[in-house]
Amino acid sequence: MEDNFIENWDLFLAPYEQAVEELKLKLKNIRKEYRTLHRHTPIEFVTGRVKTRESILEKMEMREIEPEDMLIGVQDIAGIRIMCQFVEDIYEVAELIKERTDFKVLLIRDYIHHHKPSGYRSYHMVIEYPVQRAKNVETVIVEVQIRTLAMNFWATIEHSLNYKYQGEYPNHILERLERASEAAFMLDQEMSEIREEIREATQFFEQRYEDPETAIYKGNYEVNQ
Ligand code: 0O2
Ligand code: 0O2
Repeated sequence: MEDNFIENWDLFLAPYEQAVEELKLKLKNIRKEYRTLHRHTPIEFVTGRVKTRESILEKMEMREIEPEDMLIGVQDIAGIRIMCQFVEDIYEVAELIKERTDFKVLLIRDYIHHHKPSGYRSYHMVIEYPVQRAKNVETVIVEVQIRTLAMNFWATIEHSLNYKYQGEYPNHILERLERASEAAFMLDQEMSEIREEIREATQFFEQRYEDPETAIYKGNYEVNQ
């Protein structure tokens, strides 16, 4: 596909790079805030990336997106991924994102309640993020994917396999992927059932690390002796 419909790709991608860097910092600070308050943080870790010129062109070619439709057709030029311990955390993060005043949520795709036929589960939010450039504000579209660690594990493996098979999986692999997706879903369910215990244990160990003298009496260490 011709790439000359964008005059200068570095210049075009620069606000997307800035949006990803700023959003990663803001989201990591939410995590820090929760930890400072000794509360369970719904954010485990955050990653982000900007699609390369080649990857944008490839997606446009595969989906037959015309150059004038690029911004509507490729909504994940900038992508943020938020990993959570529990499914409940995903919805807590989604609420935090909806309430923010520094950007606007345009649409939501809940692939947790309605997983994709591939077995893919994740919660996607497409947001409109204003980037302050040297002399103007450029608003860019960013796709935010929120997943549990188990969903991320499955998606990462499936994504790598997809490179090899281009979605044309042999049956035995397809079956394994479906079963693995169900297993990841069940793992999340099991972990949710015991999340209060996990949270208490995490909090206890974090406090003990920070303040070994007093935390022993704050946590349930005594009870478990
Ligand atoms: P820490 O102290 O490791 O928690 P940049 O290099 O500037 O683009 P960044 O954030 O360093 O940005 O890298 P990237 O690749 O966007 O995000 C990677 C972050 O996710 C790193 O955290 C990794 O430690 C963290 N990460 C990746 N995989 C896992 C995982 O399986 N579990 C956990 N808990 N964290 C993971 P930081 O920001 O370097 O901080
Ligand atoms: P990358 O950077 O390689 O991950 P549509 O599929 O038309 O409903 P669209 O526009 O593709 O909608 O958006 P969607 O499906 O909400 O989000 C696309 C991104 O979600 C993908 O980006 C993947 O990151 C992730 N994703 C969606 N489906 C799957 C899946 O079946 N398996 C895995 N592993 N990831 C998935 P890209 O474009 O693939 O880019």
